[in-house]
Amino acid sequence: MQKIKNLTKAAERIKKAVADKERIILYGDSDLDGVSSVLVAEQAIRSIGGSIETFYFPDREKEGYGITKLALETFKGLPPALLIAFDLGIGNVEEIQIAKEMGFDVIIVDHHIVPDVLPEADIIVDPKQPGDNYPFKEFAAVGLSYKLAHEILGKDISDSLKNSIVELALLGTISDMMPREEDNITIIQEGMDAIGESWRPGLQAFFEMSEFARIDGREARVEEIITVLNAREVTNGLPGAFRVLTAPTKEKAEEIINLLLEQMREKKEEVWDIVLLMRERVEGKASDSVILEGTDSHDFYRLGSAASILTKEYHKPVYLYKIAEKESLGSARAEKGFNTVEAMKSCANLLETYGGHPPASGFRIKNENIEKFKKCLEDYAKQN
Ligand SMILES: [Mn+2]
Repeated sequence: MQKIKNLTKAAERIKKAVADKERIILYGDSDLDGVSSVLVAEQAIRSIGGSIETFYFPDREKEGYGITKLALETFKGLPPALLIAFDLGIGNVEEIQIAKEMGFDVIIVDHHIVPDVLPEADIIVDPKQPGDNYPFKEFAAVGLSYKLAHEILGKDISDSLKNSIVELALLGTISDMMPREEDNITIIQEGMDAIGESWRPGLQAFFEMSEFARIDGREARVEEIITVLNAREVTNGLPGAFRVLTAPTKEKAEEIINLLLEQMREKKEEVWDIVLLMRERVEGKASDSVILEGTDSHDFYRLGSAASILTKEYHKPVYLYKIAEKESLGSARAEKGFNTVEAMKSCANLLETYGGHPPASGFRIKNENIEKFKKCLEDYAKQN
């Protein structure tokens, strides 16, 4: 049977690290996929007698996405050690070079598209890398961590351990909106069965809280739980999802869940504040094909959600930006049929950077170019 490239190699390396009592650092993205990936790996490592020296989740609002130099700074004194990165790392050529120079062995477990130049990690598990012949490519990072855990644990894995890791694999797979195909179908079905009987106080707490208990059907309830766990809020270096899923008691978990719910409410209010403002702005611009509007008084991180709402409302591509002193940072959303990235490509000379996926992307622009950018987007929309 085909295996994901380097899966066995990664499992053997981790087993060796445990046997030799090497220090192991688990580094994950701070969203639910990253957190669940790390927790699956932690369980596998623990159940073969290992332990984790440090967990690290970068705070995206403060230090950005991926393996960060700030993180490496805090790892001084740890090498020689094994650094395992989940749901990020494949784009961190420079940082991984630094990690190697510091004396780390590095394993990357990522599901993002690989860049032309791969980082010089010791082992890379990413089904999208050249030479990976495993037929299915659309795993969440946690799907890969789950496969890796099975590879580490082998056939002797107990039912309770199996359930414990598949419920985590379910959470990350749904949260990252991976297609419900092939291996993901098994993960989702088995995960849905397992999660109702979870041993985790954090998940038990969700199922017992009235906000979630009143939702009809397990699948809908799980979706709502995922929305909360995906809050991406990092306190003392630990994302909310990590704190809930590792909470020692239901009471403690409920406390954290309530905090996350409160933060979600605040964020929602700000998103609607932006939507209302933009509705006023676009009044009288009905003949425009594209919405491009800015604000200097809202959090950049709310713009994407606001743009999503507006694009569904007006059936037009929406580009919103946060105005800073010289430059603006923007977020774009569009319905099927309009490629927000291609559109920006046609205006690339006006932009500092841009990138993302056709329905959801981002950009940075000098303030003096905004008017020209608007005209350029209109031209693109008319031709496409
Ligand atoms: Mn992911």
